[in-house]
Amino acid sequence: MKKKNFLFFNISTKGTRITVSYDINDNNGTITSPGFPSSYPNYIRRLWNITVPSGKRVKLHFMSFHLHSSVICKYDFVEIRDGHLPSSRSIVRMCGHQRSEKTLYSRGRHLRIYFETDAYDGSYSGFQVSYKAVGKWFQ
Ligand SMILES: [Ca+2]
Repeated sequence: MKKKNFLFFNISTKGTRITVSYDINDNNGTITSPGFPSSYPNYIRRLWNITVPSGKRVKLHFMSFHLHSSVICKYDFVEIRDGHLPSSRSIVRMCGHQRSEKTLYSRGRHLRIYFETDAYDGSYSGFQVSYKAVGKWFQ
């Protein structure tokens, strides 16, 4: 019974958090968390759907990444999916501090970046990532 109440609370709270989404069709550019390199806001959801020309794939390169850290990245996190759907395969879920730069690729022409933060304050700079359309077999 307790578990049910908790779930209900969780869903209704999330319902108030609007997802702001961006469709990106450029061949290259940079995405940052809101306010970067100042602290990102609490309690937000942002979605970037990147689409590159057919026959290409998306190269992502994280130049800076510093979020609140938690064991399973459930509070503040970035989730990258290999596709444009919420159900597309998750490539990685990231939180905490990445001390070195990180590069990822989609398999197809779509890649989805989702950023969610919780209601708890922290002072973290967020992230800066560049994207680029590259050939299927080119790095
Ligand atoms: Ca937070």
